[in-house]
Amino acid sequence: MFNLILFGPPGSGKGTQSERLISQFGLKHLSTGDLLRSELSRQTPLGVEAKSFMDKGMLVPDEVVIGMISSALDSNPEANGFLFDGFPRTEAQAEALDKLLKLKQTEISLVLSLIVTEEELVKRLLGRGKTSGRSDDVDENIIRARITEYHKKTSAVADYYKKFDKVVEIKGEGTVDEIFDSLSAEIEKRMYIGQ
Ligand code: B4P
Repeated sequence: MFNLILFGPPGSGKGTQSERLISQFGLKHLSTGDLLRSELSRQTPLGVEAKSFMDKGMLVPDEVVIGMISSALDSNPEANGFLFDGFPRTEAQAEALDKLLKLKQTEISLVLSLIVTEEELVKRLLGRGKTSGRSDDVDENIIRARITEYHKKTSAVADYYKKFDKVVEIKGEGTVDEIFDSLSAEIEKRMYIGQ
C-alpha cells in the first residue's frame, strides 16, 4: 500500500493537485475538508457543529475529524493506498492516523509539503471565493485566521513526520502542471520500491 499525505497551508494547492494525483496513481482520495463540507450540506449534527468552527477559520475538533477518517478507512478495504488531503492538521491527528494505519498493517509512505508564500495564498483563496460559494473564502480576515491556525497548530505536523524522514518539500508556486510534475516525480521515486 502507498499512503501519501499532501501537506501545506490553506490555498497551497492540495485539493487542486489531489484530483490529478489520484487518477495518475490510483489512490483513494480522503479530504477532510470535502468530508466536512458534505456533512455541512446535508445539515447533519456533525456538519452543524463543524460549520461554527469553519466559518471562523478555526480547525474543527480533533475527535470529529479522526472519527470521520476512521470510518472512511473502514469503508475502503479494497484501496491500494490513500491520499490524505488536509489531514492530519494537528500532532494529535498525526498520532491517531499512525495508529489507525498500524491496525491495517500499513503506514504513511511519504509526505509532500507544498511551499507557498502567504500573499499568494491570500490571493488564491480570495480568487476562489468569487466563484466557489465557500463562506470561508470570501472574507480576508477569515482567510488570515486560517493561515494563523496553520502556523499555530498544523506546521508542527511536518516536524512530526520529519523525525521519520518522510517529508519532501515542493515549491507550490508555478503552473498547476509544473507542480504536478514535481509531485509525481517524488511519488514515482518511492512508489515502486515500497510496493
Ligand atoms: P480544506 O478544505 O482542507 O481547504 P483548504 O486548505 O482551504 O484548501 P486547499 O489547499 O485544498 O485548496 P487549493 O489550494 O487546492 O479546509 C477547509 C476548512 O475545513 C479548514 O479551515 C478547517 O476549518 C476544516 N478542516 C479541514 N480538515 C480539517 C482537519 N483535518 N482538522 C480540523 N479542521 C479541518 O485551492 C485554492 C485555490 O488556489 C483554488 O482557487 C485553486 O484553483 C488555486 N490554485 C491551486 N493551485 C494553483 C497554482 N499553482 N497557481 C495558482 N492558483 C492555484
